[in-house]
Amino acid sequence: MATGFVWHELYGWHDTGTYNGLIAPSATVQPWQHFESAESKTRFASLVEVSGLSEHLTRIAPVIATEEDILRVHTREHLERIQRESATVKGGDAGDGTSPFAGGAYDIATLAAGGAIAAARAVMNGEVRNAYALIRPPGHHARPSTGMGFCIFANAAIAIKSLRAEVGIGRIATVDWDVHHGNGTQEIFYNDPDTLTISIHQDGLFPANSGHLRDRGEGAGDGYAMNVPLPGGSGNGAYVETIERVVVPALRRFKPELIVVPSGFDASAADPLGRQMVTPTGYRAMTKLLMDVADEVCDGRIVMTHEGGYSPFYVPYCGLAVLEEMSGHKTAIDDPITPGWDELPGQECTEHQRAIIESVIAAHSL
Ligand code: 3YP
Ligand code: ZN
Repeated sequence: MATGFVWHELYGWHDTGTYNGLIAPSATVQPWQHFESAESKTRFASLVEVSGLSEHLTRIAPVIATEEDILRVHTREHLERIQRESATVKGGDAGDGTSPFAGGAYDIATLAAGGAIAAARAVMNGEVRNAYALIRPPGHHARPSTGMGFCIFANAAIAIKSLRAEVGIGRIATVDWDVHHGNGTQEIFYNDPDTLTISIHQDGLFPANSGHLRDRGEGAGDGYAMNVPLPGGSGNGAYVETIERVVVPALRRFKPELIVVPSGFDASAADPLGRQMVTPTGYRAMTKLLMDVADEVCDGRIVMTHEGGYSPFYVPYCGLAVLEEMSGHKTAIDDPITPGWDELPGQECTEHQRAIIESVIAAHSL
């Protein structure tokens, strides 16, 4: 069965402006662009096109998330502030002062959340087996009352809640492999035993003081949040071992009806914001493992929602590898960078990385 793909021209128009990476321009270093510029994502979309892979994917049109969809997750104050700032010529900020947006962002942010909804809907109604929503702005840091970390609305969480309202789906698991902690998704479902949130991230990277191994959900949700804070320097070995030894057993035990993957490619070896070493080989292997367990527990239903990833030249190859695996179609594109990086000594899982994986296994009795 087919693999769905969401992309929209407008995602490339979300404008985070002139920046010096993370700080507003000053008269010191020549102004450049915000990390979360369109580049890595538009180039991913371009590679899907020029590789010919798009011919083998089912194009899914995003919908516009309604106020009702947004309000299942966010406060009315947050929604209205974004609407207000978006309606000004100068634009605004998602909430933390480092997540700027130009005027008009509300329309793109609701189309991003709607891209996640459309992808999840297509998977749930059987139109496609799995789907990748290449959406922008990202979502996994957005909290109920504020955006943060370049995220305006919590795309994956909104899709989960909208689909639940639509088709009454029960257990859903999220597997977030973005290099940063998926704090927003975790917080939104922290008390919910029907939503298992798993985040694999670089220990202590962002947000500060978030994504600890000991953070595991609350009340009825106790045990239904899982964090794997891998040390900086982790590569394909540690990531694949995490999926094999933590994620797959957790999914077998939880038996979700749908798996949602907030998918950032900032754990890649080329990322300017992360210090991990994953290559397309690792992303391909992780995708395969998730597809196999999805076949076992939920008829293969996986929806990926795009998050971070800031290498304009490497994100496209990482994304193509995931989409090739999801669709079972290998293109003729030959990634010239990866063979060398796959051979770096740091790709094997080290003892100190394995120790973290084993503490997660112990903490969650996997
Ligand atoms: C937000 C401010 C510093 C790090 C940055 C993280 C954005 C991201 O890729 N989140 O997944
Ligand atoms: Zn990230």
